Amino acid sequence: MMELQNLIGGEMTNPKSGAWLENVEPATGQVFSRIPRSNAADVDAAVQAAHAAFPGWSSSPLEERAACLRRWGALIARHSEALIAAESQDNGKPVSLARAVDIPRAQKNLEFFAGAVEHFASEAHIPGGAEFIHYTHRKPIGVVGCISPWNLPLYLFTWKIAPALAAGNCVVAKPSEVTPLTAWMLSQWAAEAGFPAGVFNVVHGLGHEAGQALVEHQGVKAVSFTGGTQTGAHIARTTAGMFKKLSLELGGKNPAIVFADCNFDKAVATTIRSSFANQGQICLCSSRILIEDSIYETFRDALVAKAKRIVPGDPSDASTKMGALVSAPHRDKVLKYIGIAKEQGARILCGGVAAPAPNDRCTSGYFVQPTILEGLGPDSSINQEEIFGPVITLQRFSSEADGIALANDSAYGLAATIWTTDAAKAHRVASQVESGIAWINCWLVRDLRTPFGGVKSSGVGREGGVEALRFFTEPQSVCIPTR
Ligand code: TXE
Repeated sequence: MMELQNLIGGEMTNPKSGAWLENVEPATGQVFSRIPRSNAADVDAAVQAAHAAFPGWSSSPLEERAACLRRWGALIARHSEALIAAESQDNGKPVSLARAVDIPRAQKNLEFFAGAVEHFASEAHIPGGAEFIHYTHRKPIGVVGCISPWNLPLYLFTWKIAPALAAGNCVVAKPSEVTPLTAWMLSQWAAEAGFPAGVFNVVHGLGHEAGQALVEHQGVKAVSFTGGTQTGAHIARTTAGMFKKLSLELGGKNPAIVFADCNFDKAVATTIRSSFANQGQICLCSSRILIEDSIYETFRDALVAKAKRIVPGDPSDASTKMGALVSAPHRDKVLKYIGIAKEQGARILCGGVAAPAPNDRCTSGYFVQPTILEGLGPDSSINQEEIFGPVITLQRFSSEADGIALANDSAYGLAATIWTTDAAKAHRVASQVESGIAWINCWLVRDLRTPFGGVKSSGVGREGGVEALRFFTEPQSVCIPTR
């Protein structure tokens, strides 16, 4: 059985408590590895190691930090086949998705922030007469905590640690206990990439134990978190009196607003992808499909016909497009929501049940049919709460204002998609939708320089490009007279 370890102060270490957690392959339901069940003592050791490394790392030349990140990116490329297989085994996602998205993007995150930090500039303010010069000195914060979820494991892990390290901070990272494998692999190559011992540390374990200890640690000056909204709220409460910098990327209940004048085929094809990619387990997935009255029936029927053709398969099979949900509790949560939808009177247009095992290897795996529901009002819990699985609802609207109101009738505000060929309407709607991201006639198109994050219960703060480098630095205003 594979045994994962923490990376603390440059050493791969076992948990101080001697306790371990089982790690399950979602496609088979079988335990395939075990990971440290770390506690506050492991976290403290990692924070101390990071503090010891901070003076050296924070004063190292930018080029040196960038070179470490680029070498790490090259190591991802060199080991990409192993990483693709590991991500699929650990998460249940199809290897085709890990190959197309997760692993290339993890490499890109490291390379992107290597370049971004070399171009990162701070402001100077020179009033008329130039008697004084004010400039902003952006300093690394110190030791920062990066806590990442299970849906895009290495992708979101690197999205946090890369800007933190590039900006000169030392990191203690805690990957999700549900998908620890690729973060562990990456941690094994940190020294080869050139990071001095203690600059980058990984502590594996449960959220309420290792995660909580990291968030509470007085030596951790900033926390970057991606995960559930309830956990985000808990972290905000925990750190309230501690004056830490906090970045929270949380859940979504994203609307796709489909107008009658859309490019019909493109809207159907992309909505299928935006609804069911990664088994619907992406915070950016569409989950409420809002369709203008006059095309409601034709759009619905086209969507359902396509969804019925998606057959969950063995994630390790190269032809599989939809894999397994990440865990048994998560599969049960998704099925419970479908049960509640039935009780609330939803019509199930397709799916609605666990999917049959694709082969003998996967008889105990966590497969759910792509599910489309209609007939529920906007206030129903199914239209308000994040399900985070292959389940979408359809609702109709009669006017532009009605569509916008429906889209905004949510506690969340992460990503909206807007489907129309009327450019003016597209911009008008985008500006009125309460979301951190609006995709017009497309979905999941990313430029890593753009601000990434949500409004309302979808989070606080922005990641990406300059925003991330700003988050991971503390600005000091310096003023000097010129005479
Ligand atoms: O996430 P958690 P869970 C949503 C989705 C899902 C729900 C719950 O709706 O069903 O959240 O998922 C760590 N202090 N998203 O329970 O618990 C945890 O160990 C510090 C949306 O799996 O939020 C993991 O590393 N850390 C989301 C990370 O937080 C704590 C992606 C996320 O886990 C902690 C995932 C604590 N007290 C789920 N408790 C997205 N925005 O993409 C947990 N953690």
